Amino acid sequence: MSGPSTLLRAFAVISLFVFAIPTNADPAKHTHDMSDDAVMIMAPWVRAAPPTARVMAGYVTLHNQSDQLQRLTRVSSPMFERVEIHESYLEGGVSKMRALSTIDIPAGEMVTFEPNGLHLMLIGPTVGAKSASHIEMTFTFETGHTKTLDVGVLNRGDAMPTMQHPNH
Ligand SMILES: [Cu+2]
Repeated sequence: MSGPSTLLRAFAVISLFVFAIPTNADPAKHTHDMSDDAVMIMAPWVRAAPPTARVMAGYVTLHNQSDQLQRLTRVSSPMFERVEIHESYLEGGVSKMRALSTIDIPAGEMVTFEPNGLHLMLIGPTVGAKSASHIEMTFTFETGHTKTLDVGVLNRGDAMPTMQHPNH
């Protein structure tokens, strides 16, 4: 990966994040319905995979900005057969992973997906998915609210998306 390309990708991820920030410019939209802005999706990225890979892994931080528990119930991508929520764990010194059906995000807290922990397993890539610079992903919450993002694909050595939080 050359320097400029890395920078471009980092910029793309940061831009995505910036555009994903709910705007509260219109006070009328900010009265009752916290569900729309309840969970901020931060610093998403997908690890680049070799052409033979049958799966790819994605990571994200979910920040519950509401005062109620929020639950991620589904993640999907048009570029993959399916996306599963996985958790890595060690058993007898062997790294294993299991699928979780949902992820709870306690009120006001963050849940971070990261290598060797929670991850999104992107299974069954369509043609082109593995050479794409961005992977479209839709996150669905128990409230029924969905958020769709174009998630940047990072190669080893690329800068990880930073956890900027302009509200703080
Ligand atoms: Cu997995």
